Amino acid sequence: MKMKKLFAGICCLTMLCGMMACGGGDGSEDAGVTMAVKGTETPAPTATPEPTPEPTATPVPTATPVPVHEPAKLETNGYPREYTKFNKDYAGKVVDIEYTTYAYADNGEEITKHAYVCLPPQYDENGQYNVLYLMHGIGGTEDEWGIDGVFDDIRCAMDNLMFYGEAEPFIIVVPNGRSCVNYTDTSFANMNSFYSFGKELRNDLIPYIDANFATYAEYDENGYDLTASRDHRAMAGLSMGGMQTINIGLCECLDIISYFGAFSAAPTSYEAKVVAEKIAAFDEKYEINYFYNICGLSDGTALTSAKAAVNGLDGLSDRITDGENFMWHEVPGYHDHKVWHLGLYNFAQMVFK
Ligand code: FER
Repeated sequence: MKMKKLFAGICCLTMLCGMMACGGGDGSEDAGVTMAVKGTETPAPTATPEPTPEPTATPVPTATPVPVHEPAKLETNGYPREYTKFNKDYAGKVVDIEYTTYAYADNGEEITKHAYVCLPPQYDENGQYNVLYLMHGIGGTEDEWGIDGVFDDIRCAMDNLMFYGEAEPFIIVVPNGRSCVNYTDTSFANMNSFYSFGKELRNDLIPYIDANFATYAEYDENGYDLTASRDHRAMAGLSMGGMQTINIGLCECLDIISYFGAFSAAPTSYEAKVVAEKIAAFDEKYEINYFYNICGLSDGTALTSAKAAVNGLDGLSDRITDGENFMWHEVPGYHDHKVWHLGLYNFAQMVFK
């Protein structure tokens, strides 16, 4: 009699259990019922519950946060204020480096130079990252971009673009663009040292970065192929640094760099015809992934030169197609950081795609 009652009880429990499963009871309720049945020593009844259908695949949550505002887009009049907000849980880190190079603009003697390296949020030293080499203007140094402070607006904007998945994660290297003994001399008289930076970039700075940070390059101290990782390397700069991006990056280093951003390129930038000739001298396998140009319409210093560097380039070079891998972006503004920071904000969304 007792056994009968117990068996009937178990049957009820089993039915209840089945009903709850069909009704979508949550895991905690199921666990409670299972424990009650397990507590008895009676063998389980043979009746097996109907197999429940396989649940339909639920979407895997993405790691990318959902933007709380309109997705970033190329801006013409300053970048959105919400992108300047510091996010303590997703902030990049700036490290100081010192690397050995040579005074290419004068006697060629060995010198040690300082640069900033901005690592993206959640930088993993076992990962692989794109690298942007970011250059300053004629009166500036590696400090000019102000990128050494985590709370800096443009740094926060970079982090936020990466946070929302609107820019690929990348390392920003901000060196001093003068390749000479007196590289701390910021006077106009020291201008010629800007033109020799290509040797420093290729021979010393890029190898130092590839040796010490998680880039795409397969670094080897006995020499390695810098061209193999060109799709993961960009150069950009403001004014004299924009000139360097055109004259040195695009025209001397197209084999090792593929993205270029010239912000208000300075008066000694090559004119478009020369740029096209220099590009043509490189093997045609070296495509230009993107060449972005920005300049303020009220920029009395650089508007003429920046325009002349790219005017008609689409027709002059078969490696440049306006609207595909090239853009001339005229914006309201002057020869100042508002335009340059905007240039970097826009460029960050276009590179490494
Ligand atoms: C010049 C005027 C301005 C020039 C360079 C600059 C090389 C650069 C300005 C800057 O970097 O902000 O005649 O010639």
